[in-house]
Amino acid sequence: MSEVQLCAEPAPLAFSPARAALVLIDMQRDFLEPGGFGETLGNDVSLLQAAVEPCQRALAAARAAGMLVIHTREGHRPDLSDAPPAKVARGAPSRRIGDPGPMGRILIRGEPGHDIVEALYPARGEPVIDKPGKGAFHQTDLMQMLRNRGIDTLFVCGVTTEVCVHTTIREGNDRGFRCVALGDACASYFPEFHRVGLDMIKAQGGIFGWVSDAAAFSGALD
Ligand code: C5J
Repeated sequence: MSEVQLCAEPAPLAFSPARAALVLIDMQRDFLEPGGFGETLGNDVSLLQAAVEPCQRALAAARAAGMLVIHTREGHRPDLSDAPPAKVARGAPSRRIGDPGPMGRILIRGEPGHDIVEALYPARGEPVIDKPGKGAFHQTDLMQMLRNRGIDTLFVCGVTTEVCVHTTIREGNDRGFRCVALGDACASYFPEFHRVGLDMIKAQGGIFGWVSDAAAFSGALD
């Protein structure tokens, strides 16, 4: 498929699907389901469900177009050797990172809560990036993967808009990628942060990138 046109803000974007990747950020049980990391911080995790169907739509379109699909998961080694003490000690959660919970140890790799939700489960061959931080480039091999495939455009969705989605888009923008947030396929525990987070990406002529949605993305690939 040669270049296609995407309806986006602040301006339409032409992209080549062969040089683009869909990046699904942290659609994990720990953030979306009761008993996980998100809930331990006092959040209403049901708010994140809004992103699931649009993510499914974007994922189906990317798979059908043969586009690179990358999933990320935030989490830490069981011995917490990669977890900054300042992150583990932060705030007053009901359970801290590494503590036992109903879905296993909170935010620990290999535990049930760390896994991706069933509705968006990675297909065979789709890379899954385990990241210890908020941004998907920090301490991971994402940059190498994208460089190896000649990727220049990232479509980013997942949770949460103003935290891991935003950090990844900022990191990608600084590294020279054209980053597009699929707004309805992102969600936050704070609806206001979601709205303003998307506004921040597309402000000032697209200071961090573009904002579009799952329908426009799948329409462009049709
Ligand atoms: C958070 C994330 N919110 N995936 N992580 O701690 O946005």
